[in-house]
Amino acid sequence: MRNIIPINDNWLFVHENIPLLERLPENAVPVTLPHSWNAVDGHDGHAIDMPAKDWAQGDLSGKPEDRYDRGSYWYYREFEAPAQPLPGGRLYVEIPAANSQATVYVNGHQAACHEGGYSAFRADVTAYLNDGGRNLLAIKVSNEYQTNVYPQHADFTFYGGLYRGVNLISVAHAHFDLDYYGGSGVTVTPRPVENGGAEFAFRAFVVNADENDTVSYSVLDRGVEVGCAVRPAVSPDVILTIPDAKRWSPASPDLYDIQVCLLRRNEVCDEVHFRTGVRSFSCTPDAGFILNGRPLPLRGVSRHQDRLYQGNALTREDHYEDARIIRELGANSIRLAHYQHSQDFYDACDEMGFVVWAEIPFITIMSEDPAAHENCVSQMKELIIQNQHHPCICFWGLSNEVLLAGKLSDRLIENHKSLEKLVKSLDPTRLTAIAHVSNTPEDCELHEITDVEAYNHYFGWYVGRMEDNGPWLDAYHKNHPQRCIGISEYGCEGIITYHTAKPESRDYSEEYQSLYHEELVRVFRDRPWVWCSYVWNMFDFGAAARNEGGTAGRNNKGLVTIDRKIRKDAYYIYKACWNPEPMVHICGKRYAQRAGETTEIRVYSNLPQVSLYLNGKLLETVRADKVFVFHVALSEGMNTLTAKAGDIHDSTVFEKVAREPEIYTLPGRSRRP
Ligand code: ADA
Repeated sequence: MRNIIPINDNWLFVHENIPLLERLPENAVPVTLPHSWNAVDGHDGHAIDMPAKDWAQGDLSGKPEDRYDRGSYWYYREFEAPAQPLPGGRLYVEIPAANSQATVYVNGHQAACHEGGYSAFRADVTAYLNDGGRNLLAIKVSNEYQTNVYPQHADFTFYGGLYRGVNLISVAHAHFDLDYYGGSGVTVTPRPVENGGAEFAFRAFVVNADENDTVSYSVLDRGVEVGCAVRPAVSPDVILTIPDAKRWSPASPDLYDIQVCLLRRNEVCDEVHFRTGVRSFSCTPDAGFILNGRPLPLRGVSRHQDRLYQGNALTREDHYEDARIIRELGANSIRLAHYQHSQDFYDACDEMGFVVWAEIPFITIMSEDPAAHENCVSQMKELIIQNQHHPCICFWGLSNEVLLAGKLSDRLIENHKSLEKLVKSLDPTRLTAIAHVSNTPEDCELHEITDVEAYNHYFGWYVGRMEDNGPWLDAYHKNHPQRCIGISEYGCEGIITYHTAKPESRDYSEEYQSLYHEELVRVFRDRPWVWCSYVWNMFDFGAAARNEGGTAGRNNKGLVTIDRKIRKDAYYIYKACWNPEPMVHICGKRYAQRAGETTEIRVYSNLPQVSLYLNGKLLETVRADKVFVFHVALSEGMNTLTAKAGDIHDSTVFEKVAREPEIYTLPGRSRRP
């Protein structure tokens, strides 16, 4: 029988690249997993004197690697092998992720080596176990730069560590395969059928099966079995059809529990559990994304997996909290950039109903090292094999901005074509996608490989004006009517210290970020044929090579701060537009000290009318569509403002001052008169 044992406590971390030890280290730091040694320096901007990086122009000069601790270090722990009742059992060490490469040793024997920092892998350690008693587990983890491991370069910190925990998996002699790219040894492909039912196509890969063994596949709906098929374990594949199958969608994320058992006589030798969902989807250039037969413009956010002073070492609750914050925004889709995310987060997306663009970290530049493509292939295999049961995932992303710092070449095109072929051979049910850097030529072959495509545009931040986004989309759609076009990234920095009555691009102010997103949310509202749009980014995140906006080590384009504590004003324009729950939000609360005869007050609400009160007196009632603008003459001293919409309200206090605080202006930037 299967026994999964998390072993996240009692680890010793050796912050030094020493040779393999034969016993527990003396001078080591006790740690509990998940753990990252870059939890602080990965985004604290310690290298504050570093020159600012201009990523948009592909400026990879300097060695981002030097801006945080990129090394090879050790984790040690002892463990007792869980006993299997019958002989022939196997014991695995399962590592859900180790960034960026890891080597596993048990009692001095190398059991596995893995390259790629975002996917699960396992080591069969059975042959290396001591007879009874303690065993020594040593895992060497490195986030040092390697030319054959992606990501090569990117605008996010490659936090090192065992950041998703470690498990022991003990299984009987006959068991579902644990050796194939970290998969579960069982796959299910749900397919809707005409009469409202669904086919569940099951495959199982059984190790050491014999003619007495059978595999049973059960489909449960809220705990009630709605179907079960039993097959000989030596030829286990089967299609089970369920009538009236519930469809999964953001509006109703209905899931089925799948229980798969390996039976020998009256015993369950092994079992695997997971959830899945039934949906049909497609994309066309004119209708955009279609889910279960209805157009559904995907309107959402990108998300990185790091948090303040945790790095990428997040708990399941951390992941679920992120998903709840995105659900409150009202998004229906998430682009999980730029790598394979935690099972916890894909689970949350299944449950809360987000359509997901999943991807591998083939980003910024293609490595010259020919072995690197093998790493792309293995990371794509792991991404698909480990996640294909998640109904939330509809897209497999091949690459992101590979022309930012790389050149178009036959090899680059060939590598993309081979990835596309690989994806379709592993999973023909999903669509392939690609995210182009903004200056990708419109006529290059990169547009002819994937099912759908998208651009990362920053008009109104790095280049051009926010008003350029709509016209660009209209022209592109007109000139390339056969392409499904989306926007895989758009955004601008917003630092909640900076405030101004005259917001402009590159001032890093909260006010400019809000104005920018007011414009962009309308651009995409008016263009349902744009199959996707993703705010870059949901949360501020660690980008160790950055040094701008007075907060080195970070990318501050988030709608929410890196500690998840503060929703910036821009968050609320999306909540007003995407979440039907009645809301009203006074913007600029942090712009609390204001000079001038009058001041502009912007209020977001999804109700048709907002009344603004100054010190208890009704000032004005405005009817508008989501954005309500008032011009208010504050009284001397403190002023209470209340915005009322229907039977909800929001209040704040502004102080009238002769001169606004210096801290409202980005250091080095002159304050506009
Ligand atoms: C690129 C890149 C992102 C991030 C973004 C930005 O589009 O794909 O990872 O770097 O730019 O913030 O500039």
